[in-house]
Amino acid sequence: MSAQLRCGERTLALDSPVVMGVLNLTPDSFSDGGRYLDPDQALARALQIEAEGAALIDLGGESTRPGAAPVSAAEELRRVLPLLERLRPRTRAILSVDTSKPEVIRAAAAAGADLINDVYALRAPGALEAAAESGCAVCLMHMQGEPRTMQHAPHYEDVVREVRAFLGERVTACRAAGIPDERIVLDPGFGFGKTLEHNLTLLRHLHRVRAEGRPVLAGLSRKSMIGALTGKAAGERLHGSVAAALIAAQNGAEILRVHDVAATVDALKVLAAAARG
Ligand code: PT1
Repeated sequence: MSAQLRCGERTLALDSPVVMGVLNLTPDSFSDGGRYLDPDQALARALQIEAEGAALIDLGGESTRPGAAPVSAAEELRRVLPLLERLRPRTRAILSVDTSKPEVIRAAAAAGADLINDVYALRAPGALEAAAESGCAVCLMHMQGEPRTMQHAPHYEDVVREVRAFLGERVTACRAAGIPDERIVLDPGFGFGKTLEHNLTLLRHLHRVRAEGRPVLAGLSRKSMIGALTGKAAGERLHGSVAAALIAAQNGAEILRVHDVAATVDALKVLAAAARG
């Protein structure tokens, strides 16, 4: 059977790669911080992300880029819940919430979220249980360290093996907590405690992250890795980001987390047609 992901009552087909559009509800995101603090503007952007062809929309109330400081659950809820409640009845897209906190997981699920996207891979106390009870799909991401300090001195003996071992352990923890494999997607965590060389090695060997048998999500969009390779500032990384998404898809990623939805959807259409031959 071809790859798919169970999200609540819904099933996301992953026969060909799909796009997850990023909607940051934070004042400090690295590429679009503060732009969608106005509720009407955020709703309009979410509907535009869907119209541009994204299968999923990722709502984020806490920045996790390098150097970012944590926020409280109350603040995260204040940023994410009102939009989620307004958006849910207006879209057929899979709604993802980028969070690590059990309180936010519970409230997001109650408001109709389909997927919990957790850069801590449900390691916070109570997060596994909250996710299991939610019935949502979960994205388990690898990170070395924590956002505030993760880029200080990333170190691995074998980055692909270590990322894969970590994700395997988290899949085991999910199974034990009652989250079935069909609800799990894995993410190597580009830029999360990794040098440029680590990121490139992971991108080159992405199919080995797939070895758990679960679909893979890749987030490369506008990251410093693209800046390092192109010499471009965060706002000028469209072309490099589309290239990276395409390479990730060719190397086995099923879900591409991106800011530039329309451009990436077009690129993936070309790839899918060529792959069908
Ligand atoms: C990601 C991701 C995410 N990235 C998932 N969720 C971010 N599942 C937020 C840089 O190097 O890849 N996968 N949620 C954003 N994080 C970063 C990390 C932003 C690194 C920028 C950089 O510039």
